[in-house]
Amino acid sequence: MLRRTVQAILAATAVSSVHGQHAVDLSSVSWTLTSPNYTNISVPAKIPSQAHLDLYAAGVIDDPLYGLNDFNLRWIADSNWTYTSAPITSLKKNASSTWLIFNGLDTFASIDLCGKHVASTYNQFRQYYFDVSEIVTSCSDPVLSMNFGSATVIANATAALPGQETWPYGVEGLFEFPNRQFIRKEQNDFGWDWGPAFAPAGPWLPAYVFQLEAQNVYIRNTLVDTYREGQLNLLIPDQTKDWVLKASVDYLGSDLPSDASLSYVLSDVNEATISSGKLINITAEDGTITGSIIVPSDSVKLWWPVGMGPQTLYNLTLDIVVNGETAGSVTKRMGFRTIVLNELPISQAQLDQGIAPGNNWHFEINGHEFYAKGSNFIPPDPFWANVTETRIRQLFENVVDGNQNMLRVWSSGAYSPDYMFDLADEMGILLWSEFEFGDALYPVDNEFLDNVKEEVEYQVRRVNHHPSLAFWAGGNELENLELYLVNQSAPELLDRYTREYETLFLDTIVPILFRNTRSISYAPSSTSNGWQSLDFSRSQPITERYNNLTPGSIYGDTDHYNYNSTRAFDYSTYPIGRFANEFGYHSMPSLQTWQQAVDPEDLWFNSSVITLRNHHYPSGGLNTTNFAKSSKGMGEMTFAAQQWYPVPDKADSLANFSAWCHTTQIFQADYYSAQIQYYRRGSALSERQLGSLYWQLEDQWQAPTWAGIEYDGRWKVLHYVAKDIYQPVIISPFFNATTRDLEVWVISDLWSSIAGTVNMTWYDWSGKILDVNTPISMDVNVGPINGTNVLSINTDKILTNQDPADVILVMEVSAQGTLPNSDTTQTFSHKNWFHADRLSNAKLIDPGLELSYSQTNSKFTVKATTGVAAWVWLDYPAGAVLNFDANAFWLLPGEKREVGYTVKSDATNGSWIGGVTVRSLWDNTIN
Ligand code: BMA
Repeated sequence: MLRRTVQAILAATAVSSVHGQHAVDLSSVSWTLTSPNYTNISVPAKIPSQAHLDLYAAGVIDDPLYGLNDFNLRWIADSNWTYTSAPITSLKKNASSTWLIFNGLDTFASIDLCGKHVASTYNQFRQYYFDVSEIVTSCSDPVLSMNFGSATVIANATAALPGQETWPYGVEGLFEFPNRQFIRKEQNDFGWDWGPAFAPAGPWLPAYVFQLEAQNVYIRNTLVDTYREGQLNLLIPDQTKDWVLKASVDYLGSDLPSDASLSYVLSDVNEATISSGKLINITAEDGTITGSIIVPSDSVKLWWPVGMGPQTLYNLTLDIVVNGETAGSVTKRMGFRTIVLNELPISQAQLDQGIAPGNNWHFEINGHEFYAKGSNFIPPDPFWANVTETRIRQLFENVVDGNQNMLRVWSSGAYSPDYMFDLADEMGILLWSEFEFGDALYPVDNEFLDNVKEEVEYQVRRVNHHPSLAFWAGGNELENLELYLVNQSAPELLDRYTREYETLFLDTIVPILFRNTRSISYAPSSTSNGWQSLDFSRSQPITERYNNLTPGSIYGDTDHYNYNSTRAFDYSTYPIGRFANEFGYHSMPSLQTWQQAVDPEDLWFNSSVITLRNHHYPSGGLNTTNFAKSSKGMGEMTFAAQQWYPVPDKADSLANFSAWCHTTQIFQADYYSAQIQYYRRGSALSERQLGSLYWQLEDQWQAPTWAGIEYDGRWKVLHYVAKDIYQPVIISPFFNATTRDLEVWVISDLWSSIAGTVNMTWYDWSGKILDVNTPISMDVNVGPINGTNVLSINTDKILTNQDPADVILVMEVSAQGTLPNSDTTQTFSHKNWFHADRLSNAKLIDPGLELSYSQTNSKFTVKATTGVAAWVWLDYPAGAVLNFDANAFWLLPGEKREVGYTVKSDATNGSWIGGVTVRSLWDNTIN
């Protein structure tokens, strides 16, 4: 009977449980939001939520993302907010114990239950749980309240404490609200260069009351670690070894007796049991029971990232068994794979292959090196409580559609929710994860470190079972930027701050991480020169290399930002490294996106509202008239568009604004594409470059940023171009504008050799084939994850009778090969375009684009009729979100391209189809 009651509650609340537990999901209770600072405000509220969202839902404030509300709503951040429940009538008085469990409180909450103070919290990223058994037993008014203190006020008060840590001038990255480094709250809540600063407060993740009978426990967190026998973090595992499966369950309730056991069932997704029984080597202490088992290597299939093999998953059910009864049970979906960041010294065998000395810096999946293709993920909304599984699913579909296999989940947001990892597990997206620190140095007093320790322990254990978890990094740009800034500003203090950096990011984090997981690699800083040595006799084995560099040797990963766009296509300005984990340039979102966020009269390029929504460069404080720095960012986009492309010049001001926004996107895409091709070619050069993750995947509001996907999911030019250039096999031109040397390469990231043909044809802009003396057709072979140079010429020498402004080279490759872990031979083809002069000089002619739509096959057809069409762009009206199968491509006259699409959302009832338009660069200056 009791079991049925519990199950009914759980069915309604989606919490897993066993016999003898009584659960109240606090989202099922009514809530009211009030503020001690604004006694006239009292509105209905929700859990999970954040105060801005409840105020918006109640009509107290406008859409926080509209106009300049980023500035206007700072009063919310600077106030305290109280969430008060209606009486929780379903609480039982006779439970053996009662627990409050909060999976996330943002951030400083004073919690009361039944009029009694329970506890205070001070870390957004910790799970908090409190034994409230006594309070509940004598409770007459079962009301729960959470009074959230203002994070902005508390950060300032913490900074002002006597003896508080300070840093040299300019080291602490300051966007809008100051002092974020003192508190454990999402760092970009205080502002960033691609987002607003709302510093929200509230119960941002689910919360529960659990009531237990004496024999039961509540499982609050579970670690599952699978690794090859003998495997150590950061070292290459032996793929012939069996798997060690370690499970460790954190529970609430009475201490387990010494004969408690952990039984397990490992089953495939069809529920066929692979293995079951009891874990061995059981230890139980401090609310945690741990055991392990060996899983024979041949009894399970490997999990692979997308494009490299299947995403095989298993379910692991763990039962805590006491006296033959199940006291608690949990199921985790997991997979078997090894993923290692190889930073080992370049071996003799590698040197013999022509790889430059130094150290490796690349990932290996199941013993195979691979080329990581992807981008950097930022929090997809300023309010996490707004983010849904559906939104992340759509975003991840775009990632897979975009031929990306890895995301770096950037580290000054929040730890990824479970559903995000689940989706990544299913879709084969590797998530490079990070602890939430960035662009600042942090305090190292005991209180701060103890707080971080709890956060690290909880988060590492929570997500480790996901095969998509690829890596942990300590934080964003700590060595290459923060310690560098110390050295610039106060070199005499570099030793001190380096020691403090190591205290937090090595001595504090690493022992916790490596004690919990043997399967995941770690680097203290997202961009660095890697480790210099490892000593596993210490609980913290890593010694960082810093600047102990040998000339001619290559180390570490790179980032690259150069806002001098005159040099955007100058390869000598790009870094030579083993892996590019960040690079980028900002662009405007589309007109359709701007229309969601600003008034019609503000829809022009440098309007005040648009300029002030550009947070590159950030104001560095709370002033709301940051025109000087914002204008600099606007100017960078303008200047880049002007020097490389025909300058938009349309009589209609809205059309002109739209063309300008679009042209900044073309520059962004062009620049990223050049870098991605350069990094990919590095797989064939001595740097043996094996990864390219651009900055940034997606937007969290409507503003000029580095994103490739706008806030509502609309693709910018960048996401289409990255999709094209992240295909397994590409053909790429590399042009040196000074020497006029042109090379063409075929690059493949497949794991076996490919063989095929290359065709190259010179045209003028009218589409006439030119008589240029270069090879036209040739065979090509490319080795595994490698590249082949198929053409080296000097355009001045070759194009003797031609005006470079009227010359185009069309390159095509078609090759036979197989995807990793596949026996099926398939054809990989790619086409690319080289123009011998910049497009702003090019002798563009009207390509006579024609567009049609076929209802029979739901495809658009675009055709160029009179000239070469550069950067053909299919545009669609507001109200729908979709992506075309391809966009931003080129067409020769007479050539047509059929383009399908995938709809993500549609409020137009399909009428968007009639509103699709097509344009190319030619249209920039045409009315
Ligand atoms: C890098 C990132 C972010 C930043 C981006 C654009 O520095 O790590 O901190 O938003 O570039 O400036």
